[in-house]
Parts: sequence; structure tokens; C-alpha cells
Amino acid sequence: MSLKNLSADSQFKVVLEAPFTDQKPGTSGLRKSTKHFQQPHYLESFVEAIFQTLHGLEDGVLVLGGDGRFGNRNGIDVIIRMAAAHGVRKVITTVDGILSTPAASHLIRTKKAVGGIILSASHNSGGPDGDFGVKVNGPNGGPASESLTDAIYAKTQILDSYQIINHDSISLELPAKYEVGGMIVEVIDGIEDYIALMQKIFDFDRIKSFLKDDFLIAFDALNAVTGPYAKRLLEDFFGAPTGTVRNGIPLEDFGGCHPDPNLTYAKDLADLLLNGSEYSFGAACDGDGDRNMILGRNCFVNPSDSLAVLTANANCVPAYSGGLLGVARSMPTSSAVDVVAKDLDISCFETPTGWKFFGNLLDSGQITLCGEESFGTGSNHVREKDGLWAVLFWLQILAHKKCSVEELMHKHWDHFGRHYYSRHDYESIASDIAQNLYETVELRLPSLIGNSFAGRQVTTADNFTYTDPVDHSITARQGLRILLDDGSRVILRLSGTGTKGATLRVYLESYVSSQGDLTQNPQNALSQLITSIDSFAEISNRTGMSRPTVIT
Ligand code: G16
Repeated sequence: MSLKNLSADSQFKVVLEAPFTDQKPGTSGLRKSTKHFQQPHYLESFVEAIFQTLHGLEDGVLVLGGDGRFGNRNGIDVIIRMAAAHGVRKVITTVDGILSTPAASHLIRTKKAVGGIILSASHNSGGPDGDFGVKVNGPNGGPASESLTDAIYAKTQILDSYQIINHDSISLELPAKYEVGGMIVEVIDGIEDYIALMQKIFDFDRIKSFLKDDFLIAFDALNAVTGPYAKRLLEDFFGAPTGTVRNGIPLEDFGGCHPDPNLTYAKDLADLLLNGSEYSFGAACDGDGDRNMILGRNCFVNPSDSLAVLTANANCVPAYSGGLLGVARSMPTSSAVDVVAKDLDISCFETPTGWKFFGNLLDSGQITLCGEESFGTGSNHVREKDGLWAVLFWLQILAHKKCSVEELMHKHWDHFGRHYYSRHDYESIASDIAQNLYETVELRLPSLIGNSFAGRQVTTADNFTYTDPVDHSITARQGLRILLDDGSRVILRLSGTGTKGATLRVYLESYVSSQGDLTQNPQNALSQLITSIDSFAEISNRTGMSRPTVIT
């Protein structure tokens, strides 16, 4: 690849009138409306704070890409110009700037980068009227730790200027190498390395021959980043019919879709699988490709169950056939995987919400698989959750067992019992109302202990605190828990990824052993818990909403 030398213009310092005081990263990076990000110097301020904080940046390698949403291309230009001004040795970016979050994690690790910047607001909608975001990853390929994001935020509070160079924008049409202000910019195909990684983990031939046996699949990329990856994997490698990948071209506004793979926002796919009989398997991924939803004919797999099933059947996958080191789940995720871990005699860790909390456990070799109720599953192959990896994992299990998704789920519950589970989201609540509701519930929690709730006894009622088993750091106030004597749980959290008002999440879980009724509708199985938490937390009263906006 020849080096194209574009004329470098001068470096200069832009002085800010005042620091931006609202750049506190949430559960995963900084997310705001696109319009908010379009304020002059807003993106630059956050990037400057990253550059002043990320260790080893000067003379290091930085991975850069995004999910293709509106603002992606401009963001890449700005960050390249700022990286050159900060003495970065090399920026690795991708054709069209398209790079899924798990693929970015893999590149950071294999290219020995000091970190990465992923331009994405994940599952939030995109376009001029949607959201934009900046995710920051560290050298292990995972989301920046709490201490790093705290340090970045602290920098933004006092920032008075940023450094940038003048430079024409480089072409991202094809793989190429450029020199920009003395820095190398390498544009690579963002898909090849990721596919090669998947080939090391899974038995592609076996999946391919299974799909030939009349096992029709549908994948919905929701006009977001996974389209090109999924086409290459499912249609080119596995020979699935053209059109298997729906909405497969990344669009700046996701074609008006909300790229969140759940029953509400991926309704077209859900209808195909739950109401039709043509397809045997369906899956969807989110904006930046780290989330996944799995469906079988007539069967929705809730993400907590998905983690449990992957754990129980990991021996079907070549990379995990030697056994698992351990597993982890976020606190609001159901305990379905705990039961499997016990059966396999491996450790099971409970972490706060946020993939960053799995980093130390993965890096220290204590876990192989991890997952969250928020449609995220992953393993130690990267340090992010990985939507397409989960899809291949499911296909590999089905190819091995030669059964349907529904049969696999029923066999699983027959063996381990069933954790009925649901998450009720109340979106766009006025922030003060949500905050007040949450604080009131927290104050009332102690009065519950030892008393009855939803016909059970309350054993624990608190705000979850996590002590990291590796570095012993303590993270407090991670969600209100009501734990009941039969293993049922109700959890309340305020989302850290929304951009409009506040979103209250209510997580509901109730366990039925393998001897019990395993075929109930989850909303019915959880109805007592639903009614009790609504009255205890005064959810409908305070929010004025008679039902959640999204139920998963
Ligand atoms: C992010 C984090 C996940 C977390 C999710 C939900 O996902 O990476 O670990 O579970 O947010 O967060 P919340 O409940 O606070 O909205 P993503 O896919 O948005 O990056």
C-alpha cells in the first residue's frame, strides 16, 4: 500500500469561551442529541479531554470508527486532525468509517493500540433529529473504566482550549495509507479481521451445512453497522439466500428505525418469527453491533436465558469445548446463568450494569462468558459484547443439537427450571419526577426487610454495591434491589444511556423449578410482582403512565 502524502497545514489552538460542563459519560460513553453535539467545539472538547487523559497516546496507535450514523464522517475527520495535533503515531480507521463496537475491540487488541474511539450512540436512534455519541475504549479493547471516564469528565470541566490541525479530509472509500500532519492514517477493511476472528472460534463448515438443510434464517441489521458484517458471514460464507440480511446497508438515520433489537423496535422481524412459519431462526443487532436479539419460530429468547443457554451448551463451540473459566452477569440480569454455573461447578460473578465491569474479570482469566439483560452477550474473544458472535454461537449450538430454538429452550427449562423474567421501561419521564420516585423508594426500602411483598418475604432491600474482585474498587448505588425468599427479585434503576428526560427500568424475576409450570406467559407469571412494585414505588401515580413504554 503506497503512502499518500496530503499537504499538512498548520497546527493551532482553539480557545474555548467556557468549558462544557455537561460531558459526563453515562453507562457507555457520552450520548446526547445530534443537535447538542453540533454545538461549535462540543465534540472537540470531549475528544481533547480524552486525548489529555488516555495513557500513551503520544506516539501510540488509535483505532477510530463508528456505526455510520449522521455525524460519523465529520467526527472521523475532526478526530484525525486532533490526533495529528497530539502527536499520535498512527490512526487506524475503516472503509466508510464503518466499524462495529466488537470489531473495534478486536482491532485495538490485535493492533496493540492505546485505545479506540467509537462514534456511536449504540441503540439510540440516529440522524439530525436523533442521537450521537462517543465511546472510549482502553488498551484492553474494553469500554473505558470508571476511573478513566471520571478523569475525562474532570478534564472537560476545566478545559480552556483544544489542539487541532488544518487538513483536507481523507478519502475513506478504499483501503489506503495517508500521512496527515506527520501522522499515519491507515484505512483498512473493517470487516476482514473480525470475520477471521469468528473463523477461529466457530466451526463454519458445520454451520454452513446445517443452514443448507432447509433451516431458513432472517437477520435484521436495522440499517445499522452489522449489515456488511452479516452479509459477508451469513450470505457469503454460509451461503444463506440473498436477502437473509434485511436492512443491511448502514444509513445515517437508520432509515428512521430505532436500532434497538427488542420486540418493540425490531417488530417486523419479531412478527416474521412469532406469527409466521417460514423462518426457523431470527436475529437482530443494534446500531453499533454489540447487542443481539435471538428468536426462534414461535419463540422469543430473553437475553438472560440466552446467556444461560450459551453457558450450558458452550461445549458445542470449538473455542469453548475445553470448558469455561467462569461466567458473569450484571446484577439486574436474571439468575438463570447462576443455576447453570452451579451445575457446571464454575464461578459466577454479579457485576453492576455496564460492560466495563466485566473487564477485570476477563483480563484476569476468571471468566469466559458474560452477559446482560440489555441484549448483550460476549466472551473473552474481545472486551465488548458482541451481537454477531452471539448469533453464530446460537447457530453453532442448533447445528450441533439439530433442534429448533423452541425445543432447545424447553429442554433447558426442563433441566434447570425457568427464571420468568421481564424488564419494564418507562421512557422520557421528567428527570425530577424520576429522581424523586427513585429516592423515595430508596428511603422506603429498609421498611420492607422481613415484611411481605407480592406474597413473599423480603430478605434484602438495598442499593447494590459492587466490590471488584480483582482491584477491590468499590462501586456504590448501582440499583435498588428487593430480594424475596423464594428467589424472586425486583430491581429498579435509572438508565444511564438515554438522552431525553429519564428512563426508569423495572426488572422482574421469578423462578419456577423444573417440576413447576414452565409454559406460562412471563407477564402472567410475574403479575404479582408487577402489581406490588407499581403500588410500592407509585410508578403509575407519579409518572402518569398506566403502562411501560417498552416491555422486554
Ligand atoms: C450500554 C452498556 C451495557 C448496559 C447498557 C444499558 O449498552 O454497554 O453494558 O447494559 O448500556 O444501560 P442502561 O440500562 O443504563 O441504559 P450499549 O449497547 O448502549 O452500549
